[in-house]
Amino acid sequence: SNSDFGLIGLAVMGQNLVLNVESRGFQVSVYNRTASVTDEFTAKHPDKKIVGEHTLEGFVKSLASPRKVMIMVKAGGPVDAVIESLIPLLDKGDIIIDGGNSLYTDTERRDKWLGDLGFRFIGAGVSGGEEGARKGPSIMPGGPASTWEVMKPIFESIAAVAEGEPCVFHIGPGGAGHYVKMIHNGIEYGDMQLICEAYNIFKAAGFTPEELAEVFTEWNEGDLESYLIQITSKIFAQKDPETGKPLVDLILDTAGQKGTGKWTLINAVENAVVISTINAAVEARILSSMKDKRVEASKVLEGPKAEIDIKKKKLVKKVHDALFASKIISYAQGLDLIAAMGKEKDWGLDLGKIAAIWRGGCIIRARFLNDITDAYRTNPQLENLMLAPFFTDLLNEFQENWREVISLATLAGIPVPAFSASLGYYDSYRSAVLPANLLQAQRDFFGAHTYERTDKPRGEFSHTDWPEVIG
Ligand code: NBP
Repeated sequence: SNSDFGLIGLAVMGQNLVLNVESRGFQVSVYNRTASVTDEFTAKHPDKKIVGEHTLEGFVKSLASPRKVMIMVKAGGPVDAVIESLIPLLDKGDIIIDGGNSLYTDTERRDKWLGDLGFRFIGAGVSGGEEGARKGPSIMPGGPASTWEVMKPIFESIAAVAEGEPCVFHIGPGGAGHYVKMIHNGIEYGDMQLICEAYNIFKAAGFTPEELAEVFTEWNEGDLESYLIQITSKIFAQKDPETGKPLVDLILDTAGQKGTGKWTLINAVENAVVISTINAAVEARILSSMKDKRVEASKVLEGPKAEIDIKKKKLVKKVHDALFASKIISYAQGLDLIAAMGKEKDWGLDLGKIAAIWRGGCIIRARFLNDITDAYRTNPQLENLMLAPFFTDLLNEFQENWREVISLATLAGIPVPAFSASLGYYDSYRSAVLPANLLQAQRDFFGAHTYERTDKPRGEFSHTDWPEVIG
């Protein structure tokens, strides 16, 4: 019984995390429901300090006390099933970590359930996919601070490092870690959709995948530098080995959407926070999945020819600005939601630190997260990212090109739902006056809901006897 760490669930993420933990000098015990997977894994790594166990009993016995057991199985029922079977085998004070993409409300339930039984529980979001898990992910752990202290040495040693800081810190109690991971995934949806809209505009202007590989390579050397821009440049350069054609042209244009995007939207509505960019991104995936309906509609519903006639070099700069501005909005919204939920739950969240651990390891890692980190470190009470001077200046600089790109796309009939949702938010947020005066009049008209007046103090409500409508 001397392994420092135990991991259950040897699929992609589990295997790579085990190799990562082991490479930092820890002995790791592993267990997988299907035992052959365990055998294949240990056989592949005979020289490593990895102990493969075929039974949960043997697995638990192989761990040093207090035991540290990380569960890396499919989110939902499987996590509960694994916990149920662990409970009779563990001692009080042992630590269970759920590293999957669990819904934060499930994490809160498990936190209470296991806490009441005397166990210690950490719900940790892990981002970075296969490569991140192996070389250094961004980790978002939630749970009791005292439990985090025990796990800190292992987590800090396996996490990515950005600007000399490990991409992990104690996010907050209970479900805070999985919550922040959920919003991270929502932001990831937004980033991906914005890049896809830029691509669609370039396509209409006649850019070939080869040319786009160049544009994205160049962008990745500038202020848009990020993992997603980088992999997009590689995607455009990729040829299909069979046909020699650009692979991207051969991939069917339908995407699915799993839990985290949808959960983010539901949570935003519940908190009355606008996340219109992420919303548009989730809906764009839904629309993309309706391939047959779209093909039918394309035959009857008319629009202009999808052509954009503008010098390529000029367009690259304009789309850069539109993409960057929209990206700022998306992060402003996502962080706004995190702030609202943190307040609601009294989680004591530190937005600067959260932005800081997204700088490495995870899918949304990007150069501009340094600037977001700085903005919150300078002003922890920042009301909205758009209002940090650095980002205000950028938005003021980009807004003209941003509008032009959306106009060009709209006139060419090219859908840019996330670009326009972002601009709609920007223009609404900066509007001292919105047309909700009319809305209030309508509400008072049909429902006597009353309204406040511009010429009377706030909080004083008026009602009008509106004319009767007949028929
Ligand atoms: P999967 O999500 O595909 O889960 C497969 C693992 O779950 C296998 O080890 C499987 O065992 C085990 N499992 C299942 Br399914 N039901 C079980 C049960 N009732 N009891 C015990 N074990 C059970 O693996 P993954 O892609 O490595 O992801 C793991 C977690 O990490 C997920 O929550 C995922 O959302 C999250 N995540 C994934 C990525 C990624 O890039 N893949 C990135 C970030 C986070 P078996 O071998 O016996 O079937």
